[in-house]
Amino acid sequence: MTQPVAEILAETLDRHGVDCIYCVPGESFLPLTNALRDRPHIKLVVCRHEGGAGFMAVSHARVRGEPGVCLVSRGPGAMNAAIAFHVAYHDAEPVVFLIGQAERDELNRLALQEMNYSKTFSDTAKAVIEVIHPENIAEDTARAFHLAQSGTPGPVALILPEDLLYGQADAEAADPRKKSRPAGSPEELAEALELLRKAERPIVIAGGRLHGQGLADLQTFAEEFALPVATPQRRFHVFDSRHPNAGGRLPNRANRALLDELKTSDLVLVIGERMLPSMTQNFSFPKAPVADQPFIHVWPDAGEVGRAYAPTLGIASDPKLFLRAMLDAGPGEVPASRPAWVEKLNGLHRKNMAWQGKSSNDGLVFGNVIAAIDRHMTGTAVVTCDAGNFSSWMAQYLNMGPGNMFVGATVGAMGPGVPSAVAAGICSPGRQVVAFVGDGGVLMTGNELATGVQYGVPIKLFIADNSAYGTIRMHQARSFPGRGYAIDLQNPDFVKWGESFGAKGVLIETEAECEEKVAQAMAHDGPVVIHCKISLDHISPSATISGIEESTR
Ligand SMILES: Cc1ncc(C[n+]2csc(CCOP(=O)(O)OP(=O)(O)O)c2C)c(N)n1
Ligand SMILES: [Mg+2]
Repeated sequence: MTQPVAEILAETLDRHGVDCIYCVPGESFLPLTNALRDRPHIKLVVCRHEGGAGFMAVSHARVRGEPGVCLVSRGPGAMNAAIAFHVAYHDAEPVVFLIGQAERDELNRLALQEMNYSKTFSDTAKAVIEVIHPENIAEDTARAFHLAQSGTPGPVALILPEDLLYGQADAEAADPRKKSRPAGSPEELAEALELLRKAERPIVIAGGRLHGQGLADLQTFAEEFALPVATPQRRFHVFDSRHPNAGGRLPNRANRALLDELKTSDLVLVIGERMLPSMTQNFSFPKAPVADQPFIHVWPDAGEVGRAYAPTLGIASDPKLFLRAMLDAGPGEVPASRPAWVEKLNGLHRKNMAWQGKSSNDGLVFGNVIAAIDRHMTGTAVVTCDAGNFSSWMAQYLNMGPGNMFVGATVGAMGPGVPSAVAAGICSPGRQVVAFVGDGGVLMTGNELATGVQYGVPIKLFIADNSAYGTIRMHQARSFPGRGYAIDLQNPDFVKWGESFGAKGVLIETEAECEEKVAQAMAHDGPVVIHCKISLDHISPSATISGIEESTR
């Protein structure tokens, strides 16, 4: 049947279960906007910057465990969204970017806002699919969703020439393609089981590809097999930090005592995460390319399990299927020493997470705020986080578990904090949404607070203001002590800034105020911006800038 191309596209998106599209409108895809107007059950979230829209789509993918969709204009819009491609690629998040393109008969002349997307995104997209034939619109769209989700998930660009969207096609909308769920072979699973049964000091490091039932199975697996479970950078919700099998957190530059202990383990099982720097203490634990101990890697992509590392056993499997197989086989007899090993690691973990209270004469130590939030955060809160050293306080002191969701870019991009929180509130309504940003990151993409207010997201936005790009100052202290440079920030009044968006503004300057002001902010039923004037010297739970510079003298 002949019908408008834009209708076929909108219907195909609908059939793929798309119910939120994060966009900045563009003149290059008006027929699609028009077709979506008749489908109000697909929320077209209008954002303020394509970087924000892209980060929202990435956050949607993480929170929901299904593809995020971002719709941006050609050329300039696509370039603004580029940071989200990079994050989705490194974080293995399935995101379909719908991007406009110049009219087909003008291509190659350097038409208005024309771009060669295949060249531009050759290093940050799994695929760039330019729709050339109107009859292929549904097929190409289904292909984009399929590629974004299969193997190692990631971003896919679907390029939509303007004239094509205005045309008609003799085609039908398409359904999602069936997904193959890779699982380990019987031999691989038997070998994994044997290694897991006989290890005296195993450690499981569990990552972000575990969702829903997979998270529940992970906990049962840890309990039944007497295994400690550590959580890597930006994946802290995956295992309950209060559980007796919690084996520690491994943010970048993890606690030294914990790491020293983990390095004595006789088996490392990494499940549901790729072996990237954020997962591996920058390739030092497990050691790349060959670990110091037997090492099992479970990830749903055969090309990836032996790419950065040469594991003892690489299993290309959906991590959930691997856990199911282990639970079905059961632990058998594990060494009697295992519970004591779990207890030892858990003891170190608890010690690390216990907030001792600290103060400074150059501002609030951010741990005080985190300790207060810990008392008021719900078990289903979504926590989002930007990049910067302020996040190390939360990584160390904020408890969370599988009912929560932690959203942050493992690649360390600044900017996702606010947009991720906005998307979380939109795609998973009813949950508490707590966002953490620095005074640097907040002015990169914090304008999306306007989107949050417009869509009624009661975001609790904590701004850790040390009047500096503090992380860079810390690195300067290490490499060029006493020579801090190009890091000072003169900031606006963030309370007034928040209020101007329609949020409630709260200022926290002293330890004494933390409990009451945090309680007040968390209890408020609308958006709140909490401006925390924090110490620059106390740059992380384990270091001060003055201490670092002192030690280099
Ligand atoms: C998009 C982007 N630009 C620059 C950097 C480099 N960078 C990493 S942390 C940081 C400073 C962050 O400052 P702020 O948000 O104030 O947090 P703080 O380090 O002070 O806690 C910078 C500039 C980055 N990671 N991402
Ligand atoms: Mg700062």
